[in-house]
Order: sequence, then C-alpha cells, then structure tokens
Amino acid sequence: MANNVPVPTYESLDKIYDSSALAKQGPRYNALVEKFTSIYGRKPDFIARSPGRVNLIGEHIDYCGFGVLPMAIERDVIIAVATTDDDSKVRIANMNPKYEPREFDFEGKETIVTIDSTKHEWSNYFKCGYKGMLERADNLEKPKGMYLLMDGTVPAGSGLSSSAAVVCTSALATIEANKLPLSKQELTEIAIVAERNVGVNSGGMDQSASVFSEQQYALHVEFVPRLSTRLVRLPETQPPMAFVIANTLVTADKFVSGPRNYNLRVVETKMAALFLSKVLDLPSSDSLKEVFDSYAAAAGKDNSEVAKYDALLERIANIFPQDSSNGQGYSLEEVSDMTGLPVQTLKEKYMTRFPVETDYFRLVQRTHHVLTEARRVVEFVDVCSKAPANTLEVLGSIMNASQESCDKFFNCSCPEINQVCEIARQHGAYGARLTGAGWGGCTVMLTTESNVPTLIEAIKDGYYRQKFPELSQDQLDDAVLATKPGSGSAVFNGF
Ligand code: NG1
Repeated sequence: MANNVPVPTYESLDKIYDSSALAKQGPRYNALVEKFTSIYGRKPDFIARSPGRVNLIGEHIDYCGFGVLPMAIERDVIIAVATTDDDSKVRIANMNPKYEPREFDFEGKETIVTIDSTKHEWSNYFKCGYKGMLERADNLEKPKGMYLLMDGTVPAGSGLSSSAAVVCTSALATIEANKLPLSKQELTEIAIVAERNVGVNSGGMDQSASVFSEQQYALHVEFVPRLSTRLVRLPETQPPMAFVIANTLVTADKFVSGPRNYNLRVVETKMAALFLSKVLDLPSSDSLKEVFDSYAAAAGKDNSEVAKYDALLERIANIFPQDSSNGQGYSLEEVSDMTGLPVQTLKEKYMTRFPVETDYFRLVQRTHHVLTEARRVVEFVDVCSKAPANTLEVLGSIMNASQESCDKFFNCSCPEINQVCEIARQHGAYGARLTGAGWGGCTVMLTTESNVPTLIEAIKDGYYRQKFPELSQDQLDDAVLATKPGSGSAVFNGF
C-alpha cells in the first residue's frame, strides 16, 4: 500500500463515515462548528479527524516488532481549527465540559512546548502531536496561532485507542494549519514517537490504524524493517460475519498503571530478547522480532511463516533457567546473570525513562505469549485471504486462543473481560477476546450479522444489568455495539 500519500481532504461526510452513521455525524459536526463560532467569534477553517481502532488480533506484540491486525472504528476525535498570523498561541477547548479550556504559547524552535508528563492533563495529548510535528518542520520559523475545539467519542482507557486518536488528530491539525507537506507515513511515525512524551512506551499499532485504515478492510501493520501497512479484506462468509465491541467499563489508564502493567511488559519482552539472543548465539538484540528473524535466517530452511514460529517455540521450550521465586519470575539480579548486563545498566536502559515497579520479571510467560500471538496474526491473515468454508469457526478459535494467552501468559486480562468473553461465547460468538492493552477496557467478538441483537442483549443482561444496574439506556447502547471497519485520518472542509 502506498504509504507516502497525503492525508485526504473531503468535502462530504459520506467519504468518512458509513451511510448508517450520517444521521448522527451530520448534527455532531454542525454542533462543533456552532460552538466553535460562539467561543471564538469566527468559523473554523477546517476539521481534522482521526478514529479509534479495535485490534482484531495481535496484542502486545507491536512493541516487540511483530505485525498486528487492527481496523478503525467510527468512534473518533475531531478538532475544529482556525489559524491566525497575529501570534503563535494555541487556545484549545473541548466539547466535553469535564476538560477545561487551555492556552499555551510556542516556546521557540528548540523546546516547541513543555510537556509535564508527571501531570495527568488532557491537553498534554494535543501538545504531543503539536510538538512532534513542529520538531520536524525545519523551515518553519514561527508556527501559526491556533484556535481549537475538540470533540472525542472514543471512550478513554477502554482499549480503543483514544489517546492515539487524539495525538494523530492533533498532529494532523498542526500539519494542516501550517501547510506542512507531510505524508500519512510521516504523520504516523511522528505520532508514534510523539505519544511517548506523555510517559507511555507505546507501540505503533494504534497510530497506524488511525491514519491508514479504510472502510471494509482490516489493516495488517508491520514494523520491520520499517512501518508498512497492507489492507486485508475481511472474508465474505455465509452467514455474513460481524464484530461486536463491549466495553467492560473497567477503566485501564496506562498513564497511572504503566509502571506495573504496560511499561513493565515492554521491559520484560526486551529482557527476554536479550537473553534469547545470547543463549541462542544470535546477534545481540532486545527485540523479540529480531531474535525471531535471526533464528529463522540461521535455521536456513525454507519454512512457511507459521513453521518458523513453531521451530523457535520448540527450540526455546526448555531454554529458560529455573527462577528462584518458585515460578513468580526472575529477580533483577537473575535477569542480569541471564543477559550478562549489569543491574545498573538494566536499570538505566530499561527502567528509567519509563518507570517500572516490580519484584519479578516473568520472561518465560511473556515470550510464550508474544511468539504464539505473532503466529496467530499470520494464521488469521492467511484465513482471511483463503476464506475456507469454516472461516468463522477458525477465526473465532484463533481469537479465543489469543484471549487465553493474554489471560494466562501475559496477565493483561481481568475478571470482567473474562466474564464478558464467556457470556459472548455462550450466545453465538465464535471468538471473543480483549482488545488493546487490556486490564479492563474493551472486548471484541466475532459473530454473525443475524446474531448481533441476541449477543448484545445477552451481554446487557448477563453483565451490565448485574454489575452496573444504574446505567441508562443510552449508556448501555454506548457500551456495547456492533462495528464495521471504518476509514482513517482525514481533513474535512465541507461546512
Ligand atoms: P491501547 O491501550 O488500546 O491504546 C496499547 C498500545 C498499543 C499496543 C496495545 C496492546 C499505546 C498508545 N497503545 O493500546 O500500541 O501495544 O496496547 O496490543 O500505547
């Protein structure tokens, strides 16, 4: 897929949304323009838009370098923008009154803007996109002043990638306001790095899905040797397939829990790669994908992709030493012995920029998850292209195996996710799994179009009405919904 094309500009919302969404999106865009005009006394010049995403398969492997298969959803972030040459101030407001208006100024070409990542502050996500873009704009002496109004419909902390949607939209708003000639590829790469400014060691799946997705397709994103994306058409099954997303309403905030969850997992996979590259006598690397590639190259056999995973999994089955903690994982000293890196080096390299809190590092379990999950992505994509008669069953069982591995080996599920997946499987879902980082957030289920109402009702009854009896009908409808693959980032100027 051509990655160096610009982000498209549309004058009509039907280029962005499925026809079934227009009755809702039209009034939403009108309300944004109206509110913008009442706050700033002028109309916006354009609206930037980037969606959230649901990941179909490939969890917690993007930051190890392995390919993943997300698709964009209708839920998104839109920012109305007007520019001025009078100053270089940024004024930003939000349609949600929970987020108070903010103002900041361009601090010069060196700093651009200061981001205090110790503070949990909504405008930091805008600043990430703004800073990331302007760092790349060598020829720009002084950026435009900006008037902004944001509206987001991706639930925060739900695994649907609300933060990436904000950062990508912010970066896109900054590009368009300053007429910077940047491609989709550059926008994505900058947004990936930019998001790390808020203190989360993020992978690159979300930003890629947000920018590159297209209606009716899932997106196979690969990161090695460099970011590349390929559209994967979802098979036409008989009966027709459908995806449902259910939010457990357990909020998993990476910013708060990162040191024990997300950032720790990133570090564990890096330590595992260091150990494996050493013990397998491969070029030293802290990327499991590089270990996989070097091992496959050294094995030299003309294996299929899946067979390459099997070969490595078999080779490492008994390669990790016994830990001294009775199966809880390795102490930092043990990791130091295994990798040959002094404790101090490990701390400086892996535990300083993104803090980590733990007594033990569970390298065996994490490696097992990452390699089997990467294998599942290859299988899933393959089934999509071959579309055998039992496609629904096969894809469903791959999703179920992913959930089991996330729960047992990566410990990123939680009782609520397990419960929703179980209810779903009992009510016509072929497969059900967490999507995104986990520890709460959303689940994704594969079912048939005709079973969607039954499945949704079963989850409302079996989960929400038990655990959250106070939810209104609107909140319930918002928590569990059918979804179709949607389109990626765009600029809209049809108002
Ligand atoms: P969420 O929390 O769903 O946005 C995070 C990472 C992804 C990926 C998944 C797990 C960020 C912005 N996103 O997704 O890159 O690693 O977890 O597969 O950190």
